[in-house]
Amino acid sequence: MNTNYKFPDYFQIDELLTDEHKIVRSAVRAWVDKTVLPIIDQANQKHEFPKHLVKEMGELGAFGPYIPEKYGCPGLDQMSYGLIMQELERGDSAIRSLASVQSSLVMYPIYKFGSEEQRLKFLPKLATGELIGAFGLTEPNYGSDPGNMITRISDKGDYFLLNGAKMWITNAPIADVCIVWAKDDSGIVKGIIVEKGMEGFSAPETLNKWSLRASLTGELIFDNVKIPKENILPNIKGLKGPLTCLSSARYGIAWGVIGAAIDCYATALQYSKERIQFSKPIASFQLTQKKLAEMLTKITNAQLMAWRLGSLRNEDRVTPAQISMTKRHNVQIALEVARESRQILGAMGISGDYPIMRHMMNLESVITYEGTHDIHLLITGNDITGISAFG
Ligand code: TGC
Ligand code: FAD
Repeated sequence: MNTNYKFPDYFQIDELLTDEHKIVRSAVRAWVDKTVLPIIDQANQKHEFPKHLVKEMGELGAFGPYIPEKYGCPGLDQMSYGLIMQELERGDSAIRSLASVQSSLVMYPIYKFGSEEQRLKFLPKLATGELIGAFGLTEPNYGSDPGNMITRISDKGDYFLLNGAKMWITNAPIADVCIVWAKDDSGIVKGIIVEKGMEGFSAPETLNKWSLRASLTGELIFDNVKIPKENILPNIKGLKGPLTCLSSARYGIAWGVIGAAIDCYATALQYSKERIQFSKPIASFQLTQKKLAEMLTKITNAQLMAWRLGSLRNEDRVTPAQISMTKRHNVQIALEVARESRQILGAMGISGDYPIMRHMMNLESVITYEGTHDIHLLITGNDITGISAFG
C-alpha cells in the first residue's frame, strides 16, 4: 500500500531541511506505507501489539536515532529524530509511542545518566530492538505530580530493595529493561534499571483501552525486588532526571502528532473532492472549504513550531517551556484536525476503512500522557509569570 496523497508543505518547510533529513524521512515514510498501513487497522481493532515490527524499526534506525554510532545507533540530529516521529505517527500513535519510549525514555537516560558499562551493555541491543524498554514514573496516586511518588529504594549494603508500583506504563508487559524512578532513603529521586526476571517484579497488562489499542500498556509492580548496585544510574539525582527524559520525548511528540494530523487532513481533502452531494463535490461547499483551510493553517503552524524547536534543540538552546508549549499546541491542533476530518467524511469517518477515528482515539491519550494539556499550560504560565500555579 502506498499513501496516495500529497504531503502538505504550504510554507515550503522542505527547503529548510537538509538532504539527509529528506532521505531519513523518505525511508521511514516508505516503511510505514509498506509495513504499518496494511496491518494497523486490524491490530487496533483486535487490541493487538504488532510485535513483529520491533526488529524492523531497529533496522530502520528508529530507536535512539540521535545517540552516537559508538553505541550502535544512527547518530542523527534532532531534526531527523522529529521527522522519524512524524512519519511513524502518520502510521499510528502506538508505533510512535514505542519509538518514543525506547529512544527518549529508556536509551536516552542510559546514555545521558548511565555509566559507560551500562551504555555498552544495553544501548546496542535496545537500538536493534533485541531488547524492549519501558519507563516507570506514573503511580496509581501520582500522575501529574510525580514529585510525591511513593515507590522506594532502600540501601541494604550490597544491594538495594525496591518496593512500590507504577501504572499506565507503555510496553510494560513485554519490557526487558525498565527505567524506574524511585526515592531513596533520603527522599531523593533515583533512576534504576530494572530487568525482566528479577525476583518480585511483575508487569501485568492494562486491558480495556479505547485508545492506543495497538500499544501495550501495563503496570510495574515491585515487591522487595533486589537491585544490584550497578543497576543505579550514577549520574543523576532528583526529579530533574525523569523530567529531562520527558523533555526529549515531548519534543518527539510535538513532531509525531503532525503525522497523525496530516493523515487525517489529506484523507479528508481527497474524500471531499470525490464525494458528491447535491450534485457537487462536497469540497465545493464553503463550509467544507472553511474546515480544510483551517486545518491546513493549523498544520502549517505546527510544522513551523516543530521545525524551529528542532533547530533550537540542535543548537542545544531549547527550553523545557518551549517544548511544553509546542507539545500542547501540536497535540491540540492534531485532535482538532482529526475531529474536523471525521466530520468531512460523514458516516465514513467512523469506519476503520479510513484512519481518522483511530488517530482521533489515539490522540486522546497523547493529549494526556507526557504531561496533560493543562499541565503544559501551567508550565507556560509559570515560565511567563515566574509564579508556579501547581499545588
Ligand atoms: P519542579 O520543581 O518544577 O522541577 C523539579 C526539577 O526538575 C527540573 N525540571 C526539568 N528539567 C528538565 N526538563 C523539564 N521539562 C523540567 N521540568 C522541571 C526543575 O528545574 C527542577 O530542577 P532542580 O535542579 O531545581 O531540582 O517540579 P514539580 O514537582 O513542581 O513538578 C512540576 C511539573 C508538574 C511540571 C512536572 O512534575 C510535570 O511535568 N508533571 C507531568 C508529569 C508527566 O509528564 N508525566 C509523564 C509520565 S511518562 C509518560 O507519560 C510516557 S508516555 C509514553 C508514550 O507512550 O509515548
Ligand atoms: P492526574 O494527574 O490525576 O490528572 C487528572 C486531571 O487533573 C488532568 O486533567 C490534569 O490536567 C488535572 N490536574 C492535575 N493537577 C493539576 C493542577 N495542579 N492544576 C490543574 N489541573 C490539574 N506514564 C509513565 O510513567 N510511563 C509511561 O510509559 C506512560 N505511558 C502511558 C500510556 C498511556 C496510554 C496513558 C494514557 C498514560 C501513560 N502514562 C505513562 C501516564 C501519563 O503520563 C499520566 O496519565 C499523566 O501524566 C497524567 O496523570 P494522571 O492520569 O494520573 O492524571
